[in-house]
Amino acid sequence: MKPIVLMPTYNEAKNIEQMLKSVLSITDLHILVIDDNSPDKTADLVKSLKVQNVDILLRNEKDGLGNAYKAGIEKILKNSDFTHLISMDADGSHRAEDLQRMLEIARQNPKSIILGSRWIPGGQIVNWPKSRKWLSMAGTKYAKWALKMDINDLTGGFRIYPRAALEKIDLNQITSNGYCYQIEMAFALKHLSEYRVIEVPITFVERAQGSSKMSQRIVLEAVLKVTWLGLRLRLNPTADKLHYVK
Ligand SMILES: Nc1nc2c(ncn2[C@@H]2O[C@H](COP(=O)(O)OP(=O)(O)OP(=O)(O)O)[C@@H](O)[C@H]2O)c(=O)[nH]1
Ligand SMILES: [Mg+2]
Repeated sequence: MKPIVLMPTYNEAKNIEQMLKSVLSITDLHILVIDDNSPDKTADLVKSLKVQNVDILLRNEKDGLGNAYKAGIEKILKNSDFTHLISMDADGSHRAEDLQRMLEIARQNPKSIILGSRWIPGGQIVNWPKSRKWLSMAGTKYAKWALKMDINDLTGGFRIYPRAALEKIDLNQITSNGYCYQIEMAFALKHLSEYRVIEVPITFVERAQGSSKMSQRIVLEAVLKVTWLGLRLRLNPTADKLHYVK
């Protein structure tokens, strides 16, 4: 296994150093920070740290989480031979300890997509108000029903994808850009029958520093997109495979 962590950042200067340190404490990991020209100079800070195994993909302006991830995935698939691509937030919510367990499970299950899950036994959320927990749980339940997917945490973005699975997906067809990007990726990958999803319980910790990029627009995008995908699934059940799989 030769894994790389894709870590999108927008104004994460207060978090990135600690985040990089904790992830690099796991041996053999590389990190690609995908920064949208953060005004707080996150990218300059990363450069100044001069840490081995860390690269930066610098983009011109804030362009959304989905577009940042897609640009990172395209770069890795085109220019390198990493075997697994890991998606991970830079705000401290996703923990290196959990990544270590997820990597072990990925090692034992080569034809699997590993998904960090907050909503299965053993999973938990630290420091979220009840309202946020409710919104996240309700969102996942709705998406699970609408998209007929047996996954308990669809919006979480802590995942390990085998390279070969991503190579089979047409990334241009994934058009969601907020956290709905995570739902749409899981939905697209469901159409690869040779891969299965394994959910691993994680502890998700609310960010202590910096501010959330979650907005009403991002929530609205998720509701509309999931509803649209669910309708398409019911009206034309075979269309999605043709749509997402190359
Ligand atoms: N490059 C890039 N990164 C982004 C963008 N939006 C969010 N991110 C990063 O994506 C990760 C998740 O974003 P958050 O703001 O934590 O959003 P969230 O996790 O859905 O919301 P909270 O739980 O409230 O923090 C963080 O590392 C952000 O810095 C973006 O437009 N461009
Ligand atoms: Mg966050």
